[in-house]
Amino acid sequence: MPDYKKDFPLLVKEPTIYLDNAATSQKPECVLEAEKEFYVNHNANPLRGFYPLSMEATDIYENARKKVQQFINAKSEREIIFTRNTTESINLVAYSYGLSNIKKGDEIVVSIMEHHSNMLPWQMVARNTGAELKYLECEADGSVSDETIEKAITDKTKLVACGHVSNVLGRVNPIDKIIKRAHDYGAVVVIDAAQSAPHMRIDVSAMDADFLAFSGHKMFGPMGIGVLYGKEKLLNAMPPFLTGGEMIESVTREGAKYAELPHKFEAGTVNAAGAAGLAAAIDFIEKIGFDVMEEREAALTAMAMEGLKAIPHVKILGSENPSEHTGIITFVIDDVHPHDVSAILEADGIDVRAGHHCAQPLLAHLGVRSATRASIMYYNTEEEIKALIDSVATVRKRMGYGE
Ligand code: 7TS
Repeated sequence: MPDYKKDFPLLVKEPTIYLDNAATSQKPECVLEAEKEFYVNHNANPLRGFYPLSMEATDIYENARKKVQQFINAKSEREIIFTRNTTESINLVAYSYGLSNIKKGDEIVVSIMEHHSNMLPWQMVARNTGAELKYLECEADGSVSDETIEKAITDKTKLVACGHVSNVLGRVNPIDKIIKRAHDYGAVVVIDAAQSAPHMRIDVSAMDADFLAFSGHKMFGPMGIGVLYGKEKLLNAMPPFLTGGEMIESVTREGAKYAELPHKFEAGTVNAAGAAGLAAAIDFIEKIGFDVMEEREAALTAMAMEGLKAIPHVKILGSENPSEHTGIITFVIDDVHPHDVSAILEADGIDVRAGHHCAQPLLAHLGVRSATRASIMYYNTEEEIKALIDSVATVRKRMGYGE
């Protein structure tokens, strides 16, 4: 197997076993270089000056937008809005589209699997508009049946918010069916792709999503740059989310004429270095190839699940089938709090996440208070997975239980 870690300075330097990739991925050298290159050689405020440096900065920023457009197969660059992260992208839709298009008597459908970032904004819209919030339920294995979709999405539904991949269960949701059903009733669909964008090809045109959000930092890019894709027709009709500099055509004492897309939604100085880093991350993904990453992640996930399942008192949340986990394995150990699990794993040099994973309603639905999550990237190795399994196998003994 090639040494995939060699591209990642931190993984080369630190002997840590990093299995918290769903929280944020490590960054390859080319991404760090792209950010540095912007500041060392092209730093000026983009979209403002007419002198060469500012125009270079503008080109770098707009080329990154073009790269994102091609990466997710959007029809136009005007449909790509740069934000700080998935959370801001979804809030943009909630405040701008939600508050102006949803009213009392309407229904908003949110999957129970959502990260709080794709749930709280809709609770806010419901509170402020008087609309009713309904949840799209899932089974214990994370599946969502056709019947559940049909029951939840009706002629009252105006908006559906659903994750592409759950950050707890790792399962790919039936978004094609959800989008089709929503569109049959004239509702728009917001897809949270934070956990899918790093692992699989996303084609917003084929998917027919109305809005789709993801974060650069989970897909090898820098922190502080995120994407909102929106259909041009919808974005055009929406009011700005934030107002101020850069998002205007002209301003008078009385008011302002807003800029065209996409700049209408990018108020203030933009994160051009972050966009350059994200563009480098996309090039990096294309160079490695999703096919290679998916195969590696599937093999490592299968190995981890087989090993963990064989340990008494360990229960994995979600599907029994490793191919339905997208590298995410969330588990509980009888009688041991996940904070203790993660502390013991940490003593063995293994980084995992413990807690509610910003998905408290999902954990409550599954009857669990908190859990431990190992999340895998293609650069993890069989030795690391073996170390995880060996360490988990010792947890109960180290906590003073017989086995
Ligand atoms: N949506 C999903 C599905 C996520 O997993 C996360 C972050 C977010 C939204 C928010 O992303 P942000 O970039 O705006 O913060 N998830 C996690 C996680 O699982 N552990 O740490 C962060």
